[in-house]
Amino acid sequence: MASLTKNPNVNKWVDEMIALTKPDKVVWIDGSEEQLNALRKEACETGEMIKLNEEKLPGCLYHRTLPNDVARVEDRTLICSRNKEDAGPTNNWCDPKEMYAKLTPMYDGVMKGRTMYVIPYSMGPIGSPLAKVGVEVTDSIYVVLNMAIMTRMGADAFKNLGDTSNDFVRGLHSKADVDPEGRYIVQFPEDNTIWSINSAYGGNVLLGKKCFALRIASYQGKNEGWMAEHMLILGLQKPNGEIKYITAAFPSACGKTNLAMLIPPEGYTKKGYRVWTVGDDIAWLKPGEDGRLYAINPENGFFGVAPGTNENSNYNALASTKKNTIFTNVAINNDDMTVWWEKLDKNPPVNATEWKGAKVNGPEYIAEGNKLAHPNSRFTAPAENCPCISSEFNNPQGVPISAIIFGGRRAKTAPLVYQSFSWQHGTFVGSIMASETTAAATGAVGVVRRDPMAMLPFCGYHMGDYWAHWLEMGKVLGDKAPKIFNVNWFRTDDDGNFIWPGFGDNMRVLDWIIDRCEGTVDAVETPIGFEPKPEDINVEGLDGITTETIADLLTVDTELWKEETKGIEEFYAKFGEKLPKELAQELADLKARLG
Ligand code: GTP
Ligand code: SPV
Ligand code: MN
Repeated sequence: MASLTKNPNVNKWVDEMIALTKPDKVVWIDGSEEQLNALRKEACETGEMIKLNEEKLPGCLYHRTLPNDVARVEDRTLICSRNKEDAGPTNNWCDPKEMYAKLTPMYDGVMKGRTMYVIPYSMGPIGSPLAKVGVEVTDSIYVVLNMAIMTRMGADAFKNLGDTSNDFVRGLHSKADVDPEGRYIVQFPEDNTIWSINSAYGGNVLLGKKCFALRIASYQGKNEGWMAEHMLILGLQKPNGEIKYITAAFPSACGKTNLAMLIPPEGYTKKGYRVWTVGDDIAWLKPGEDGRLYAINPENGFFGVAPGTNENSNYNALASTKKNTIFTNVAINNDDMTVWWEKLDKNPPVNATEWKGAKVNGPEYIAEGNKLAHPNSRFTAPAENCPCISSEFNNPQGVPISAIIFGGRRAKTAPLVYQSFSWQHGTFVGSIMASETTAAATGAVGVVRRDPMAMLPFCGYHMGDYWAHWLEMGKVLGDKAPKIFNVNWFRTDDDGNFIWPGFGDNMRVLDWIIDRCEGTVDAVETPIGFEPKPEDINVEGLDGITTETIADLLTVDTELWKEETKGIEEFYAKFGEKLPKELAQELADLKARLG
């Protein structure tokens, strides 16, 4: 099939990939509905995908991955910069020459008997000065159909690239034998190249997402004066109609999709407050002509965690999945070919197929201690389905950011909310983030680890240089820089229950954050930052949560924080000379304030 571009750099690279992987057939993805329909049909015929109920879930498909292939694999993810030093102490590294030499034989002939799909795509609205082009070659229809939702995919993406540019990210993916021993997710930042093999799970194979829009893009951003962050973007509309934009970085499965789509409590909606979603996972941020920081969402859909999503917790996410959505590793209700996952409702299907493919009696299976859906099962839903999608979603200039929020899962230590003293202190607050691990990556769940800016698995270069870049951006933005905050929805009581109701009620905390940005509310200075006066968090209409509960959620336990500074010191020690002196100073200042 003929190429869709005259760009010789693209064509030369695709030819090289064909010569390497030796597919029987090559199909260029033009993005047409006709072509996608043919692929959907083919995938359903081969059993790779399953068609769901056309009345209840029109255009929706089901897919299951192998039990050994259900999450990102951080231990098999590498940053292959020429110098080891440039990958830093938090990334796995291998010399690029060695890595190419190791992987080349694995890709040699891997697509024999298969079709290679060549996917042109844009991260960011086509025509946006912040957008970037990628080309992914893959032997997976599932990848094509997901990229069709998650990116601006098809021939139009080449318009942005033009006929001569070499500025595109080259992504090579083969599911190969889906062998966990041969699984590698490799970024070559200096070559604009990603090689992924032996996986078929989202974050490992939708190369526009974590591999490009975070790992490669963070490196590009450092060199080009912008930032690629693991952040949601939301617009908070006030009763006077004004919309303030906020980004928030939480680690994987820690609440970005939920916060981005929240429905405010009744008291707020009655007054006219609304939340609009610009993005739920990734933000590209760049200073605009007016000197403020602007953000675009490079994605075009949501690859969201299914379990826990329901009418009450996240109405908008659920509504987004009602058509043209792909479900991965959830359970099927065989009575009507719909989907189910934990906490969707209280009625697990009796005639169910669990995520691994076994036919089971849902309620009985759950009673035996099993889960019908994998904890990291996901939906891939088009952003245009979202009832609260922002009118600025496709704005090529992005939206101006007033506040940046960091947060994670901490049972103790971190209070409900606090504000940093400055951009530099805010950078420190981001750098010391810690959170309990989740099912989004393979490995133990619930273990507290440092996850600076929620970028530990996604920073494409030395984390010390990344922090220096943050500090540098603060200097560029000056007094127009967004204010930086930290939140924690996950403090628990002595029985391990979450104290804060979370979800829509997180609006109450956003309210205080916006007031702080506008300078309309006071704060209390604590050793770790500015905190609300407990009575300034609105608890009206909350069941069982009083201003005393808020005071409790805001306590800063000096002894715990002194312990915490030891952990930070240990973590910082990894960075040696690369630790920005400003952050060492912030740590020293924190220790002094704690006494
Ligand atoms: P990735 O897509 O992996 O980057 O995750 P995410 O940050 O978008 O996480 P998401 O919003 O999907 O939330 C993941 C889990 O956290 C779900 O099980 C939610 O139910 C739960 N969660 C989200 N917000 C809250 C909250 O405010 N309070 C509590 N207790 N749980 C929450
Ligand atoms: C995450 O793990 O942070 C995700 C899902 O958003 S994945 O695309 O698999 O990385
Ligand atoms: Mn994510």
